[in-house]
Amino acid sequence: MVIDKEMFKMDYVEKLQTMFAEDAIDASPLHQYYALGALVKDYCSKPWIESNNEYGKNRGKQVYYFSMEFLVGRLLNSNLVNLGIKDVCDKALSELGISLIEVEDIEADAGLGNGGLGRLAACFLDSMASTQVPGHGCGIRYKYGLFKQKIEGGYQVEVPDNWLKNGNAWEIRKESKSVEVKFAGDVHLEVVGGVTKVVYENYQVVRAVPYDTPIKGYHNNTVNTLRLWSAETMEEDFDFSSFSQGNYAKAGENKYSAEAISQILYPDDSYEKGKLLRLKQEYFFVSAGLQSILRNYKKKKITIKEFHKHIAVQINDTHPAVAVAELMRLLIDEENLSWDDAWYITTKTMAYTNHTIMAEALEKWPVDMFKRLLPRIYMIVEEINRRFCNEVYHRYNGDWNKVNKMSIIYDGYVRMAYLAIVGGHSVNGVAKLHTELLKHQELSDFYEFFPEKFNNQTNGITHRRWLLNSNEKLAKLITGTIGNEWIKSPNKLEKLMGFAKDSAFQEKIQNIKTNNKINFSNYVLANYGTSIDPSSIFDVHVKRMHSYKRQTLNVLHIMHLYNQLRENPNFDMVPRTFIFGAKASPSYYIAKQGIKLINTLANKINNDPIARDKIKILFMENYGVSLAEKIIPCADVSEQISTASKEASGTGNMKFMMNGAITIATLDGANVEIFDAVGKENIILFGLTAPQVIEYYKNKNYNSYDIYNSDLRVNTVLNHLINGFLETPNNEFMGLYDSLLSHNDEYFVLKDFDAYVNAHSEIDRLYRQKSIWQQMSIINIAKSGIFSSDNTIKKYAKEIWETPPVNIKL
Ligand code: 26Q
Repeated sequence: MVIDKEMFKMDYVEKLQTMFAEDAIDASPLHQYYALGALVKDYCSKPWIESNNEYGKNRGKQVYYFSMEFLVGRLLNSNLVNLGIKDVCDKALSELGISLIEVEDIEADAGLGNGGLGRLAACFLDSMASTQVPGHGCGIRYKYGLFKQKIEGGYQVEVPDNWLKNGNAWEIRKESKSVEVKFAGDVHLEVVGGVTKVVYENYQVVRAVPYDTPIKGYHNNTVNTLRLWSAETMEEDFDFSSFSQGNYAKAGENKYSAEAISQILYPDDSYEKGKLLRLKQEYFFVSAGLQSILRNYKKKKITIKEFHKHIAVQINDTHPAVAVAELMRLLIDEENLSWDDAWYITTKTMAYTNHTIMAEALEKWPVDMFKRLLPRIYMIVEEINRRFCNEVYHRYNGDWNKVNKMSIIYDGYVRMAYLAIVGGHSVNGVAKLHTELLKHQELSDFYEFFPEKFNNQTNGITHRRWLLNSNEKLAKLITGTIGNEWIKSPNKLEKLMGFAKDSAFQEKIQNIKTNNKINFSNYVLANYGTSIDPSSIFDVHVKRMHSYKRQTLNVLHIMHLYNQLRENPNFDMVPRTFIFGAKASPSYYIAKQGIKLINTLANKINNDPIARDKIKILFMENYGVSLAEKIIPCADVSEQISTASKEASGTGNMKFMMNGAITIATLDGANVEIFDAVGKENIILFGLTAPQVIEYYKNKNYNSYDIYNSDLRVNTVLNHLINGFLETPNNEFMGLYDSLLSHNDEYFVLKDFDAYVNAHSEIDRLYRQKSIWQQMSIINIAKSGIFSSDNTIKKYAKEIWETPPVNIKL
């Protein structure tokens, strides 16, 4: 795009005038932001139309990424960069007396996700557009994103995230593309003239209205679409008779129940099962998405029997798995295909990504609820299951045990993962280890039955957001050193290997890190009133709060360090700042205790003269995408310490290494592949391996009391949780304490404690050797290119979707 500064200034001033009747000088920051957003969206519109035209006439294939979550964060900066007009914009604005950085800060994060799975979807959008894959997102336009976290008295308090309060600069409401989604009612089959027809009556209709956001590729003309559906009432559903009788509450009932569907994002809360509204949400966006895909497809005038040659649907975890049955319904009931034809097309279209190995997190729905809400869909699921069970029965010579184990409907529940596996042609895990565990543990029956469906797609991150845009100084240094090819071809970062031992380069890397840490410290002081020392080691643990992610292990280690300092104030350690950021699910009691514990300990240690120059603890409130972009470039140490076998992949681990942090890790998820990439010299590993953990579970021969009784360090820190040492009521951390002892430490925190302490000593030792540390850091950056989601997307496109790149010409 060729826009020079003067043109940009003219366009921008005009935008402010037409939108708000204001001059640049008088415009409020909010108006400055919205005008800029509108202008940037304008610049996207031509290539957007062109992309849609090309995809419309193109006889090739498009992919739709179906996801309940898109954790996009902010878009202004990344759109400016991808359009190639960031510098022009920066200069133009500053000549108008406006600071781009300040304007960027106005944008609310689109926090439509819980964590990794939602952020992965957002990284994939950026990479699909940037690698010219015709791929779009399909999801829900939640009125409220994941709650905002406030910390009060050390406790998490949840506040609604009203992210649309001031509007959304990027979306376009496409009223005319609305579709109807039907719920509940009665279904029966009728034979008319020898043909069986489905009769569906007395249903409730909800209107699904799409809001489209352009997804601009980096320095190309591709603009894909993120289509998020909003639930509205059908006009005719408004109860006018109640209204005219003055019964306004009753008149609005339908409206509220329909609109509730896209009101709020559910927190990742595997403990609360069977929420009707959640199932409504799932079916709502899946049905709307598939209907709109089908409508577009039919415009192309290609036979419906070739649908799967032109459309791929990726199901992001089981949340959209009902898509299997919905596509069957559309093909059979609306397009009049036979069951067999519909099944062929559906299985060739659908592909499923699994993001978890925790059995309790696999979604299942009570049959009663499912049947009542989605009667026609349930009928189809039953038929899918009948045919599938039949096959299993015959393959295993009438082994009912096998049939029960694999049945989609079992014990009063619909098992969504099984529906997705049976109804698609591909099942993938998100890291090598994870895929192996799926194949040989959790889903081994299905792997045995459909070995050809299983494949691995290791996660990735967009190196544009997570390096180019969020760590500008490092990006500049890299470009100055190896050229700018890495931005389009991230594997080229490998060229930095040639500079790993170069002391001048090492110093530059170190200066950038220090600079980032200073800026961040100033930000923390200004916004949180806490002073942290930029010359200390920044040791960062940011992710959702979860027992298996073991924030507790980190805390127990800090308590142990503190005890060593109390015993010997001259205890020799490089000063450390332990930085945490984590939201806990509102009903996850132990996770919330973890947050309170970190804050309690922070309060004690940060105010204790014995320790405060050596240890600082900072809990960053409301961890999310924008905060991650600030923190990650400052990290020296990246904490990736989940119980081996539990973290499917992790993606934060990749972001940190890309910014030169050294990882302290268990051999879990993608840590294994990071280890393979950087080698044992450049990562600090510790702890049980996945096979060891699995052995312990199987043999039930771990007893956490043994460690409590034999390791004085463990004994002391655990006692400190409950004996008043933390100056809180004695039962404050009883739940946590019990989970580690009387509930036998399900996640092996105590078992890994000793190894973790040693790993941290090793970090302390290495950090003192400046040159070695910088060399490790450079090697991590150099090897991080393989974890760009550009690579991940290319692999999905080749192995699952069969979608070659489409070049968009203007
Ligand atoms: C389920 C039912 C009801 C309500 C909510 C949910 C729900 C919502 C979100 C369940 C799970 C999630 C999110 C899971 C998630 O983020 N998983 C992470 O996915 C990443 C991307 O693949 C991996 O890197 C992480 O290892 C994995 O934990």
